[in-house]
Amino acid sequence: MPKLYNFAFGPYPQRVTIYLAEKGLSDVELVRLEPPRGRTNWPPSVIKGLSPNGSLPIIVDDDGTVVGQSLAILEYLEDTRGGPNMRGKTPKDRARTREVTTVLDEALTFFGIWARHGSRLNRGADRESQEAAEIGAERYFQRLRLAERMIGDAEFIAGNTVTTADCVAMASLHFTLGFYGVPIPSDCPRLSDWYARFSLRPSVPPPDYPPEQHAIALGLMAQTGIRIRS
Ligand SMILES: N[C@@H](CCC(=O)N[C@@H](CS)C(=O)NCC(=O)O)C(=O)O
Repeated sequence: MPKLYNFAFGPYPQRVTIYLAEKGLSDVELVRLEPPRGRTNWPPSVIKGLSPNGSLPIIVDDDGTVVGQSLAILEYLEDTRGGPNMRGKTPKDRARTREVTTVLDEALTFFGIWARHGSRLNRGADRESQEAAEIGAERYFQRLRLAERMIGDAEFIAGNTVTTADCVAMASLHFTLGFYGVPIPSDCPRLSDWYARFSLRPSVPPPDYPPEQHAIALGLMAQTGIRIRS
């Protein structure tokens, strides 16, 4: 049985967790890893031992194939497993799935810059920088607004069926809202509606954050003096 090495509440690992549930793939063994107590990330020496790619998630398939990087894992599983097509049926559908996925992936990267350099949680682990936090926040919200303009009237984020873009978007927003308490801007009503609907699906795990870390992480906007401009 393939093994998925995952970090319980991380937004990248959750892309895969949500995907597996939506795809109906249950023949994957989940190996849940936790960073050392008191840390939100692993020392490089530890993560290298766990993951040849230097980060989680990774999947190790039955034939020994190791795939790292969450988006590559979703592609690999789409290419190698049956079940519902979660990439889109036509070239146009697939292009839309990739477009939305890319925008949300960029959003999470910018959010990471904001949180890593601005949150009290990451003090000591990452260099503090108000400027980096502000740039990260600005670009994060800009990407959400771009996603807002891409969402049509369809039920799911990239069309009328669930795609990998839903999994990526959900995992990202679940983390930014749930763990750091950053709301979706009020000028993104379609994104908010989609989030409210999709978060009720059984594929979306209930929040499971370490309480001490969660208490420090919440309120990232106030901690970094960021306001959502309207
Ligand atoms: N681009 C990677 C990012 C993965 C990533 O950053 N994962 C975090 C956990 S959510 C991690 O393993 N970080 C290593 C560390 O912080 O030491 C992906 O999509 O899989």
